[in-house]
Amino acid sequence: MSKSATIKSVVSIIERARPAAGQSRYSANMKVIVGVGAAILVLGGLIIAAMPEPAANNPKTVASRSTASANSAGALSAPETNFNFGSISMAGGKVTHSYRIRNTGTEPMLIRKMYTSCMCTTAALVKSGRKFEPYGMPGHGFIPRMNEPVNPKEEAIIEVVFDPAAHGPAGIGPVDRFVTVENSAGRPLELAFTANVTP
Ligand SMILES: [Cu+2]
Repeated sequence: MSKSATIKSVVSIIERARPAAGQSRYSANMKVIVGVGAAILVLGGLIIAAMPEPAANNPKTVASRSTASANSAGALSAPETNFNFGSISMAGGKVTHSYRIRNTGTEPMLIRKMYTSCMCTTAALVKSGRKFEPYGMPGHGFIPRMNEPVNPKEEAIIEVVFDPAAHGPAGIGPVDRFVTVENSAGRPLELAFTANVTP
């Protein structure tokens, strides 16, 4: 429905409903009718605003969206979301695993924030040869917003470091931890790992 069609139909509703001039309740009725008419106009406007514009009038390009505002056409995914370190010893020191992530969508997206589930684990973003500060667990230091853009098909690495000695002897045994990657494209991505910690 076009805007002019909407207006025409509203006008015809008002005209059909309008009582004969001179009736005592004319002005009260008119107020109600005008009110209803205005509501229909607002509704019609909302419907028109919500309609997608014809593609021909709106040649969307990725370049025009390169500011990477929040959108739903980006998608952050990882081919591997669960890694097993196997048996590792406290004496052996920290272990590292790199997860590949990728924007598999058609629009740029933002990595908003990263944090880990425990203070023994940190996660750092490595993108285009640049390594960002590692992030830890909320509550063990402020977790700032990163708002790092990832273009369609672009890949990055999330480098996770686990310190099996961080909890002392209490940390011996099976562990599972995860890294949460908040992003503008949808649900947070979770990258998990397991390990069996020995002395
Ligand atoms: Cu821990």
